[in-house]
Amino acid sequence: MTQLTRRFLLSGSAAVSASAALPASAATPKPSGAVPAPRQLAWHRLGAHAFMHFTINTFTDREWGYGDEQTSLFNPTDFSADQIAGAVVAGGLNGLILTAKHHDGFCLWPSRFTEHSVRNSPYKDGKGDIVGEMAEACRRHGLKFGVYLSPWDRNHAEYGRPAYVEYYHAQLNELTTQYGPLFEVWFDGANGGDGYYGGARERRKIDGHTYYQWDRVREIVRRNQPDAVMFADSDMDIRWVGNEDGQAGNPCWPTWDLASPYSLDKANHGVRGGPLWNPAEVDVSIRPGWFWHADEAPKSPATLTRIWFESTGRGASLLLNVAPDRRGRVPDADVASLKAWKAIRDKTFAANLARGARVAASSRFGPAFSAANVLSETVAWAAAKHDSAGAWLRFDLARPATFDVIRLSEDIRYGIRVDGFAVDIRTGDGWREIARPPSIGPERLVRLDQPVTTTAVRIRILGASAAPILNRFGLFRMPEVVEEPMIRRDAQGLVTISSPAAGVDLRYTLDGSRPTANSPAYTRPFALPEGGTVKAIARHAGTEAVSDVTVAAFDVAPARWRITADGNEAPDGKPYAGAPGQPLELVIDLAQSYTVRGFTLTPSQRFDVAIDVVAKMGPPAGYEAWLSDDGKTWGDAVARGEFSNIAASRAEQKIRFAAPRAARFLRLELPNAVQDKPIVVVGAVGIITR
Ligand code: FUL
Repeated sequence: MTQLTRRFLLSGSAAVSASAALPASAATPKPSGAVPAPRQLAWHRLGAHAFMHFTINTFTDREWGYGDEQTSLFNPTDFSADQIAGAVVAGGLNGLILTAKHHDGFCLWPSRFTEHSVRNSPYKDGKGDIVGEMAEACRRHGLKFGVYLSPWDRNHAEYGRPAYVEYYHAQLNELTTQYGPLFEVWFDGANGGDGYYGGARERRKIDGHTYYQWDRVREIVRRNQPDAVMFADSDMDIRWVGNEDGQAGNPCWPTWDLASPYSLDKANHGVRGGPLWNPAEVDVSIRPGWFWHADEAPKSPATLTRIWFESTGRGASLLLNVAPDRRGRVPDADVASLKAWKAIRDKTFAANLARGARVAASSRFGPAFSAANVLSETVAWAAAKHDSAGAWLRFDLARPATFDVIRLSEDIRYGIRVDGFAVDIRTGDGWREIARPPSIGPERLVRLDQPVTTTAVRIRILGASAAPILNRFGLFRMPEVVEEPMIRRDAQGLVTISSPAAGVDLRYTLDGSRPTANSPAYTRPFALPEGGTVKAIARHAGTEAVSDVTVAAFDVAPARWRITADGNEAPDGKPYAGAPGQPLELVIDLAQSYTVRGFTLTPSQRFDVAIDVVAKMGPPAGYEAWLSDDGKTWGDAVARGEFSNIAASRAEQKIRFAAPRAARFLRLELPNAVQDKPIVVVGAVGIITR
């Protein structure tokens, strides 16, 4: 299976924006460079919102349906649009985007143009309309509503031919006229090529730049929903951030160009000074998968908080996915995580410790742009026209403050003006620099490793293309949170324990008991003794979190790896790579016989190597697997298939065999990489034995 590039380029981009309603006068600074269109500005101001992945995949345990699924499979037993909307509100999110149709083509609304929809499912005896119910529940809960309509459709017989494009446009028209105001319409760039396609079961290749007639798509959405922003990998109103891990680049400019070549790094960082306003949206799921799977758990409140700082805090908007289960409800554990995450944010931002500060600045543009305005949510401080790099602000605090979060925004109606700044605090004998972020943009949150206490704070603008125009300055104190540690086994079977945060104390036990401050400290990878299970604790500043993962999905360390077909066995921590144009074959010797129930495959975590379009390597698009007792006789393959969404997501893929059996050897053949890249690369493989 080949995955075509996710990217499609749209010439004559919609992102060319009109200035967002600024009074033009000599008393007002002139915008610099690209500025957001009014609909983009409204989207920035909306803040974080939710994704909702729910369809037949929820019932088949898949991430990508092939398109041949029976509509009778869609059968939520206790669907509640209000419970889902309530969970989104409980997480402090302001809108929801629903997968009205995912790649398998099943429609969650009774589309007039296909039989492959809820109309032919048991849900409400075919009288249900999930899109309509969600749209109404969102309105009841004060949430904005948006839709995702997958361009790639693995069900439709005409996919790849002109008739499908007509169908796609007709569906888009239906969705954008029948469900009230939409704030965002989401166009997924994924295209894996093969599918059911009305029974043809073949690979169909399209040119993503031209096939869907994007100009026509834009026309439909603009006509029916003039206020909605359109999301696409690039070059619509809102761009993809280039990964599904919840990480915006640092910096993550909201500006873009069409002149330089597309890359995931460009998507992640944007283009400083680019002529188009095209901000990044950070789509990430609360669980490893986008759809609900019984054996997955939600991210912890501490992890969601880190994601918040790495997305919103870098000026991008967060789109956090919830995955309703087979009842059609967000599971309790996920709701609990969402609530606790919101509580952390509420507590952090409840009191701005800079309030009441005396503010001095290097200059001001005029009386309407005074230094004190930098504390405001609505008006802004603007430096005098020629005061750009070198401009500064000083905050003499009303009382000494202890804080670990600093917030600052550019008033983006005037464009992006600042390239970097330093934050200093007053110490007994002068000033001490505590942070040096590379940008401000729509929002900058600085999270310090440790709280600091001071009576005064200074902001120094280090680089700027025009005089800075800033507001929303704040100093905050976070409640103490620490993420649970990650426990993994490397290719040699050694256990590694790690934390995404610096300065964290990691301890562990091997007997299943809860680790404490007195348990052995983790220092380096170690071999897991027979029968041992690892539990780890992370401790930081009086807070602790225990990992409830023991040793991931697989409990057997490969005793010996043999990688054939000219593949090279890479040194520890490096990905396994095949030879150009060759399948990558892995033979894993478990040293003794186990009931092999499946395997896990983790794409390379090295972003540059694994999935960047400019790189020559990519994760495998699919697999074939064999089992053997002696490593010589393999018989028929026990499984073959695709790795869904592996080009964009670095989450572990879990393949369970239909008929598990005892074996000592597993052979995997990974025929080709995604997106026609010549070299297959793999991060890690695990064996599922329970
Ligand atoms: C990707 C899709 O392939 C995934 O299934 C998911 O919908 C994600 C948000 O976008 O491109």
